[in-house]
Amino acid sequence: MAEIRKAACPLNCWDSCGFNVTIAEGKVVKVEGDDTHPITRGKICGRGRMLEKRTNSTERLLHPLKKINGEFVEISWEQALGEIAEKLRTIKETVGTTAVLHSHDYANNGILKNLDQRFFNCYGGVTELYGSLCWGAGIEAQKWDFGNAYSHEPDDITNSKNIVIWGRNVARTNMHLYERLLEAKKQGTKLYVIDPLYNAIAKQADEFITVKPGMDGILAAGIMKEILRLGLEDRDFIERSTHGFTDLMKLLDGISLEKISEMTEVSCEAITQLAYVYSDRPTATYMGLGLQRYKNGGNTIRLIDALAAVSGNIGIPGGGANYANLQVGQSFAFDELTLSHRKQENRQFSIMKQAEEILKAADPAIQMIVVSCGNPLTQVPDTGVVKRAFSSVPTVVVLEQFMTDTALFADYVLPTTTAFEEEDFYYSSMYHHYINYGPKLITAPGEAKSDLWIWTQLAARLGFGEDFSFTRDEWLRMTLKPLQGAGITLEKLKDQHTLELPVEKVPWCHRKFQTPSGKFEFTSLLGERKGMNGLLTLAVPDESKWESPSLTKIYPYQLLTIHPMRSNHSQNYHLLGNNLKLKVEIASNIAEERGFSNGDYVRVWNDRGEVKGYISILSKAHPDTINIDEGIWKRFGGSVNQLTSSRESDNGLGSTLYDCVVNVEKVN
Ligand SMILES: Nc1nc2c(c(=O)[nH]1)N[C@H]1C(S)=C(S)[C@@H](COP(=O)(O)OP(=O)(O)OC[C@H]3O[C@@H](n4cnc5c(=O)[nH]c(N)nc54)[C@H](O)[C@@H]3O)O[C@H]1N2
Ligand SMILES: Nc1nc2c(c(=O)[nH]1)N[C@H]1C(S)=C(S)[C@@H](COP(=O)(O)OP(=O)(O)OC[C@H]3O[C@@H](n4cnc5c(=O)[nH]c(N)nc54)[C@H](O)[C@@H]3O)O[C@H]1N2
Ligand code: SF4
Ligand SMILES: [Mo]
Repeated sequence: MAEIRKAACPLNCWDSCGFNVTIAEGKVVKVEGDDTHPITRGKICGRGRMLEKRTNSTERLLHPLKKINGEFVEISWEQALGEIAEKLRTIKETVGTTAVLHSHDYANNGILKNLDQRFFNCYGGVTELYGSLCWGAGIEAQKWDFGNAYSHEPDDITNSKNIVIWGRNVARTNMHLYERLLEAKKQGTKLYVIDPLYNAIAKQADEFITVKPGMDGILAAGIMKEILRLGLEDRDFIERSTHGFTDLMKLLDGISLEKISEMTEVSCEAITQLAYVYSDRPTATYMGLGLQRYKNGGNTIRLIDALAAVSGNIGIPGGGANYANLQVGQSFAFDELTLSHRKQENRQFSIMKQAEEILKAADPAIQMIVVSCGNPLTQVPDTGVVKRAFSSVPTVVVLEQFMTDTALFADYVLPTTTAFEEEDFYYSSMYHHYINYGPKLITAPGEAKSDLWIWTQLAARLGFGEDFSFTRDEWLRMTLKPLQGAGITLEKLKDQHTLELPVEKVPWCHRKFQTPSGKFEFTSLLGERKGMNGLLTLAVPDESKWESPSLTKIYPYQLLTIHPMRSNHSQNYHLLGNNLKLKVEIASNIAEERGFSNGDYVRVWNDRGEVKGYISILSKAHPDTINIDEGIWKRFGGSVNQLTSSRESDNGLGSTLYDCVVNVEKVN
């Protein structure tokens, strides 16, 4: 008999949806939305629904595998764990624990997925990754400006007079914001979208402003310049609650509106119009993560923050410079869970440059890579170098559900469970502040085991089993300890399935900022303390005609590599059927100039690599812009990261995945 149980979406996504999962005869047969969830209200996306297919797929990894003479053979858990533990012990005794690299990302939003860190800390401390391919530049930028990266609660949108969606592909990536935007529009709220691509939310906009990729910071500077020229700024906020305004004025005085218009490829009239929009308070800004994956990404977010501040939209209902909501993740007892004080040694590689660092590493060289919740062979920039790096390391261990491009490079593949096969709770620090309970609904197929089981088994073999001798309930209770005072307990979470965290719903409403000056900082003291330039600048992308004129002569087009519609990164391509064709989306001026038609087979290349696929012409994309969705497996055409650069953003913590120029030509 079929049964419907409440559960949660585990995927790395803005929305963190509540699920109703139908189970029959010990199998998940359907995944739908939980209509009692206060934010996601019964609606989920195709990626969520496809978790049924993911769980039941015949391609699931069912047994531990070891590569012998280039072929994978099934081995027992006993053998796999024994051999891996033995290698870890030898590494620790001979060259030191930092000869192990833990390569990971955040493929699963379960709180207990963070126990990988506890394992490596108790082992003695390994080489860890810092920074983020995803949102790193912008998070650091908001720490410089506000002291933290906080968003308004989703329902606050009803207080906005105007909403600016700045580089967030909401219809595709953040569907419950999309829903709320349509509702707000019906009530008369005006919607503005700034993006180089005419995406589905752009189609709903009262005004769509197309911008040259990577030039949003300069556009924000132009809007501020106009606000100040027209005397529309919030003087009270600027005088009482900010630091460094004279530096900002000096910056804005150094460039003309005409020059800004020329550089951003946005008309002066549109810039002036946006100045009026921002001063017609409250105006909310919802930034996406696309616009900060550039060399100048941190500065871009900082200039947009500055615009929200100058126009008086900080700390007021209906306003906000909404980028991420770290209040969510900061609610849990991470230190107790991960035991970071237990590491004795430590080395850090930038997540962007992990491959180059592996190839360079000495004292000690990398002897083993352990990959969990990540697929670096498709997701990390400059795939050619990533391949070389992973091939150069004696032992690669990958914890996976499927034989991904990364798993193919492994010496040991350890089969892991999907979310419905283990208990956890799920949260996202991107959008809303509710956590969802995910019970274990079914047993895992074959010999697949949870990551937690794998860490526990390895810990026992390495002599720190006690650090892992907790039940699931005990682990979950441990993470929720700081929330007890707010009445949030595991029992209540299990009973109600979704609980609201006690966060500030309109951040910064008290105008007390977490910066060194306690004010909003146009000039960042934190940036200066870190030895960087704390001033705002008019920086442009690295691979642009201003910074690299000779490069852009050879490679005249800007390549975006946005998130796919039907897959969370690389996670679903193998479930989409066999007729997948790699799509090269191009602005219409490129088609006209180069004589391309829809369906033409082309090669897109630069000095780092090439990708082949089929032309699809975007009639309204910004001129000279190309897009290839990220996440594509080798067997479906290959990752676009063969073309992207591993450079870091200005503040060192973000990627430059979209700061990339290419050329394109027809092939037979
Ligand atoms: N369907 C789907 N949804 C997802 C994901 C997925 O893989 N698939 N991934 C999830 C994750 S991990 C993340 S980080 C989020 C990301 O969510 P988003 O930030 O919405 O997605 P991105 O694809 O990173 O970038 C989105 C937008 O940025 C625009 N953009 C690119 N460059 C610029 C620029 O220079 N200026 C401006 N103004 N816009 C620019 C692109 O045209 C695109 O419309 O999505 C989450 N949701
Ligand atoms: N060119 C380009 N590259 C990008 C981006 C882009 O926009 N353009 N976006 C970047 C962004 S925003 C992000 S967040 C990253 C995402 O990068 P990743 O997190 O590496 O990408 P995913 O495809 O989600 O892959 C994660 C892998 O984890 C596995 N997995 C899922 N659940 C579990 C689990 O519970 N345990 C274990 N052990 N494994 C699990 C999945 O099967 C999958 O193969 O990619 C980045 N890379
Ligand atoms: S992927 Fe995102 S939108 Fe889709 S079901 Fe999961 S949390 Fe919801
Ligand atoms: Mo991401």
